Amino acid sequence: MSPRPPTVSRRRSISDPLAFALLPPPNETPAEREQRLRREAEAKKVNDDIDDMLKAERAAQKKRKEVKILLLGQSESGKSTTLKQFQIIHAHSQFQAERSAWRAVIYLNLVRSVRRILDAITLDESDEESPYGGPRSPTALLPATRQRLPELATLKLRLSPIIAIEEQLIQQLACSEENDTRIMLPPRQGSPEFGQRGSGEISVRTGVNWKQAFAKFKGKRPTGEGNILPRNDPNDPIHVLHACADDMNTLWNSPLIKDILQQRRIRLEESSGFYLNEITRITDLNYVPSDDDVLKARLKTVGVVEHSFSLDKGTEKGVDWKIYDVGGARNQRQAWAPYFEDVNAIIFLAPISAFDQVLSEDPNVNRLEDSLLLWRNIVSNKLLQKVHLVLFLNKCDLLQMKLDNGVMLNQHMTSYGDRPNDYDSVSRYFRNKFAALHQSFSPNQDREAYIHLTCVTDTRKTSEVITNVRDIILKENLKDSRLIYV
Ligand SMILES: Nc1nc2c(ncn2[C@@H]2O[C@H](COP(=O)(O)OP(=O)(O)O)[C@@H](O)[C@H]2O)c(=O)[nH]1
Ligand SMILES: [Mg+2]
Repeated sequence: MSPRPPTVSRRRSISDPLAFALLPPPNETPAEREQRLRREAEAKKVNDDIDDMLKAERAAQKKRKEVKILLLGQSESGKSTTLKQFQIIHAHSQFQAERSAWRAVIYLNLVRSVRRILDAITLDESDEESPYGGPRSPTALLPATRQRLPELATLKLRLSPIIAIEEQLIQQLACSEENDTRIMLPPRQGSPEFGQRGSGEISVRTGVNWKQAFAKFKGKRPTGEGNILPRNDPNDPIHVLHACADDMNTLWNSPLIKDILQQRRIRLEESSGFYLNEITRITDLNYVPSDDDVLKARLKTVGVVEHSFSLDKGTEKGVDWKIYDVGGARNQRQAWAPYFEDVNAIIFLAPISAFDQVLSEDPNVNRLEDSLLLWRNIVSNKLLQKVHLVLFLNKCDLLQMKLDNGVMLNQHMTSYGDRPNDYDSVSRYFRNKFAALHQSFSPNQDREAYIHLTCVTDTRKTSEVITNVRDIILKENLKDSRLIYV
């Protein structure tokens, strides 16, 4: 049934000249009316088609200007640190504003190192003699060292408030109003993981605002940047840390402690969130974290976190970058796949200094073997065959330190044979090994994997690498979008 032109509307529309011009003639015959309605329906269809086309074009434009990057790699490979470097370059004011929250994480990292030492000077069953004679474990203390432990008793007692501070900082997180916040506590004495000295760490389910939780401590400083803790708040952990600073220094610099850590095979200098060489600075009552401190801070990522940056300069103007940082532990990796579908590039991090370490979630797996296997899975994945790959062979500074200290690669990787154990040879070997995996297993023979030797805690060097990576991704993306849209 076709609608009749309503007289009321005709009268109302007279004030609108266009509506008036479009009105049907008053003496229109039924045939003319049918013809007119058909013409109008056709015109509307053409109009709708144009609208749809414009909409699709706009969506395509938007898509073209969005670059999605996924950061992948095993736990502690440097993913979150790389993200912080992107923030330093592209969202510096946000990075500045978050300093106060990182101060609490830095305290937690420092306190955790102290606790690892206190654990190491505590005897446990690994120090017991085996029923067949000799020590039970390769990390047991030598009898002469065990006899000297009472020398450390007073120091240990004086440092007990540090343990309370750890609890306080964790509690502070747990008090977050975001009930989604999940905190994983480090293992306590008697827990199954406790025997693995130094294993377990504090983590927060990101995506919830843990920074807000930490910022509960914060107050406004009368002058200067950012929010920092009010120095006159007696509950601020800085007061206990400040009071314990000398004892912490004595502990860390004690030759007996150095011996104990060596016998326990604990290398704190190489561990994440290491601040023991900077106790005095960090426990100063007016301490504000530097960029480097924030980069070194370690908080384990759980879940997937999205960060967006808008680039407003030069050719990159108007390009939105979305970077996804993920949890790298084995039980977190199944969360990666949904992000594979529309990602443009992957930055894969492999910490090559870890050739003599094992995964904290599975002490039977060598860290480097795990990285190689993971890389092989990523490069051979068909869903990812069009995705640009950038590989960061990371923690090169620690690799150099380790090799300089005489740690031999061929003792952990027999395939290295009798090649020289210096940084250049070892890093070249790793580069070739990762490149060969890509060459052999990539389903896309035209794809190139861009490989960089990195130390992502070094801002100057990393900013060069990031600029380079950005240019490559933009160039490759432009190529792709021309192929698709022109
Ligand atoms: N020395 C050194 N430490 C690094 C490097 N990259 C990351 N780290 C540290 O290693 C720890 C783990 O890094 P993080 O980015 O949290 O790893 P993620 O688990 O992959 O997100 C942090 O304490 C970082 O400061 C590096 O190149 N050199
Ligand atoms: Mg992380």
